[in-house]
Amino acid sequence: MVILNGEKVNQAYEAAKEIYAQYGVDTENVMEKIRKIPISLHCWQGDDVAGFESSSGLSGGGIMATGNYPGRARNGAELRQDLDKALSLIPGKQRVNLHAMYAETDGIPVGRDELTIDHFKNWVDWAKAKGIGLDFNPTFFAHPLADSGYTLSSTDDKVRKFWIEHGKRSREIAAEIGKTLKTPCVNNIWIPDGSKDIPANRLSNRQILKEALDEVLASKFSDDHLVDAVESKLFGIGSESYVVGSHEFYMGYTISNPDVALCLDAGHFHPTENIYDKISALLTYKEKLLLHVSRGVRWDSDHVVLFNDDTQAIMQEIKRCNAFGKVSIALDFFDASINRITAWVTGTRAALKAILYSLLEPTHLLVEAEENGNFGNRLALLEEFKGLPFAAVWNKYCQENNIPVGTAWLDEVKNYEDTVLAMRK
Ligand code: RNT
Ligand code: ZN
Repeated sequence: MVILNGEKVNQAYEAAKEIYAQYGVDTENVMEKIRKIPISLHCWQGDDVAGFESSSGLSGGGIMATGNYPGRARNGAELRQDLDKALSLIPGKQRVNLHAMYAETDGIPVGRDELTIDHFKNWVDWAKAKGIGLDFNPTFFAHPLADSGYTLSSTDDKVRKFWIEHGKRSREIAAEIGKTLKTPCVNNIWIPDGSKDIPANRLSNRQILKEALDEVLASKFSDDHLVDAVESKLFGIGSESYVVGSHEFYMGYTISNPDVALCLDAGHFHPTENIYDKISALLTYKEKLLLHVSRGVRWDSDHVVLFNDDTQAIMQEIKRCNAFGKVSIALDFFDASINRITAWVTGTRAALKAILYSLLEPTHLLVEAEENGNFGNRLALLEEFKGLPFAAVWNKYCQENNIPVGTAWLDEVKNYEDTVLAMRK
């Protein structure tokens, strides 16, 4: 693979810096900014959303990783080792996103309604040592009490109470994580609840869900420790006709409950619908949003993120709204058909590139054309900006962070595959 010559990277950067300066963009300042915008890497890409509770590796709940690439992480130590590798190939300081099913219980079965911070001690110690933040998610799928297809919105009291308790415990764990690591932990609630075929009664489950969420979210925690979020979905495998927690449901919920952030997953809308236009609409009403940056392909919502138009448009909107402080960025994809570290690194680098690209945009010139009513110029500038030397700044940013520049990181993945992943038989 290609490792770019450091000297050439510097030369290209110096030229790019001058060109951007002519457009009124300070590239040094942009690199300072991106350093402070973390992306939350989802731990579940490392093991195909299997978790540590059983060895079956079945995720359930309408989500499914396909593929059988060798070397899946089977426990906390392996998953952290893989995350260490992935993070070492990504410039800047990121965060890591956990799910409750990644609890470490020393082989002793612990109910999800019994989990405590102790079961995440290894994760917290690891994050502390690395100086990174953690985020959290209660796990409402891949469990016998989710087999009916309903959890928090279940009409069965026993089932619903179990999940409410799990939701409460997850918030306690998340708040403790945020307190220990001194950076608020985002706790995101996604439930699979829904129906394969046309329900006769769409209303009851939604009313039940509202009550259940009220109960889960009743305790107050410091904003410095915990940020609550809820995530909608259009449909899942086995919930094609009805999803209780739809976009309108959660939008309504988070407007009525201003402390709760709304999570938009890029793959959870109609295939021709992009989430970028929703950002400013929601920021009109909400102080805090969470994004699950993903890439939908036909019926799958979770392909590896690319530096494509959709991802660019999302980051551009955040930049143009000056809202990187209000929008938490997390990733959500799972691909078991390729090297899982390659998947993580490709997706995270793509999202970071999109952030950098948005920060380098001479937005003020677009705004100026718009304010002057010169929409021809606005359109033409938009096109011209695509030719600015963005890649030279990206390479410099990687180099400054001591990350292999160019495609050389793939050699490191190959080496890791041969020496570490290949031993996992
Ligand atoms: C599922 C949601 C959810 C999950 C993770 C594992 O459709 O996107 O965010 O992918 O919680
Ligand atoms: Zn998601």
